[in-house]
Amino acid sequence: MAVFSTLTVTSCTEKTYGPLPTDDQLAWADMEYYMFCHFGPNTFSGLQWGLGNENPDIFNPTELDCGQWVRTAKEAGMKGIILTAKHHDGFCLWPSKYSTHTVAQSAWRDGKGDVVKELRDACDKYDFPMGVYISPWDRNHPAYGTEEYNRIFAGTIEEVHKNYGPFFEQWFDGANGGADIPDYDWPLFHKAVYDNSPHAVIFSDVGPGCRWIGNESGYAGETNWCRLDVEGFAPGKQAPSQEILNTGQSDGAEWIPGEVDVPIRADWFYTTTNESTLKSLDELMEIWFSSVGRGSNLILNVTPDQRGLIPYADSVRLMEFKAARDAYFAKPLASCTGKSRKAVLKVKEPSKCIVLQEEIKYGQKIKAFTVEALVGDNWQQVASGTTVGHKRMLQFSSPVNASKIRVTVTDAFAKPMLKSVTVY
Ligand code: FUL
Repeated sequence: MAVFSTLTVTSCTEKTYGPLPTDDQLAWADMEYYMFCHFGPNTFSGLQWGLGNENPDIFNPTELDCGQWVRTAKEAGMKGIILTAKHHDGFCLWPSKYSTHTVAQSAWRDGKGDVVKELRDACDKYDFPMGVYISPWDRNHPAYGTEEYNRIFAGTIEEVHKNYGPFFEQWFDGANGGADIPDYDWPLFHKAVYDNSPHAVIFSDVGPGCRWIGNESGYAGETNWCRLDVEGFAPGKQAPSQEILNTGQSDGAEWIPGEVDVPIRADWFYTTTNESTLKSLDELMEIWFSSVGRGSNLILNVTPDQRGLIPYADSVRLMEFKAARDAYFAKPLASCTGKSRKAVLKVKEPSKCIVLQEEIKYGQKIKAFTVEALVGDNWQQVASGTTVGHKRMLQFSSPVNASKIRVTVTDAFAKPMLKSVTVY
């Protein structure tokens, strides 16, 4: 029996709705999947949040090869790589003039090593986009918590972006160990980024380029708006609730899409004992459908080990994950582009999944849609959803044996635009 919801969209003709993504945010959404690399003194101490008083000499990778990281990320189907240039312990993976707790103070390569440069060179060699994580929280810097630190931190950002940029993304972590967050000068920090990496998308709890998805388990909300209200909010303790970050806000004033950050092991940094926590292929596939499949980007953390190499087991798992996605999406059964509120596709074989994309350059408009299958002479609803955004993947609960599949947008803020619909 046919199931129809009331169509509330037929009279809407406006081409755009609400805040729109910038060209950089659109290009960023197309990247979908990239690598996070947490690397530093924690890799050697076994701590996840270094205290900042670690002897710099503990940082001593024996076989560092950033080319191996980049080749692994590329082979894994990732579209970029983001390095923790400075984590909360304050240790700088480049010889910063703003700190005395850096690779230059370590015995590694007699203080002449520079991980950020090495990754930059590898990214250039393999033509691979690079981004950086620079932690505002700094457990080492003597000026942390003073007004002076704002200028020091802005200088640090500028130094990294000027010498090793431009970057596709700047990651600002909201963590600060529960203590009161000092009065950070965010406009000054953002200026230091944009002056040197004009196309960078800035990540934080509140953007402005993209937002934290509210958890580190790998899932965006099933309803996931790219809009968020940030007036009066800030990264960290003053962030919007994790529930709001998970779903965005249908009426939010700014275009700030979600990014799902999740580690491939239980921890962000390598430890000698956490290999057993490597996520299974099934878990990674589930994360794929709950992140990219819900209109978010996925930044999957991989932990270079004490040699400075991505461990074998992690690398194998990444390749298995790539192969599983390739196999799953190997055979589109039918597809169409540029539809408004209804798309009908003829199919000849049983299908397992449908992938929708909304034309988000005009804003995010779709609020609800149904997927129906023509089985014999009957239309049966096989799936339904709320938001679409950059991409929405829906797996059918069992294979659908139908001659046609149709998607109907049943509710939208303005005239909807389905960029593509593909059945697998
Ligand atoms: C968190 C940090 O505290 C973790 O150490 C890690 O860097 C993760 C990506 O973000 O907030």
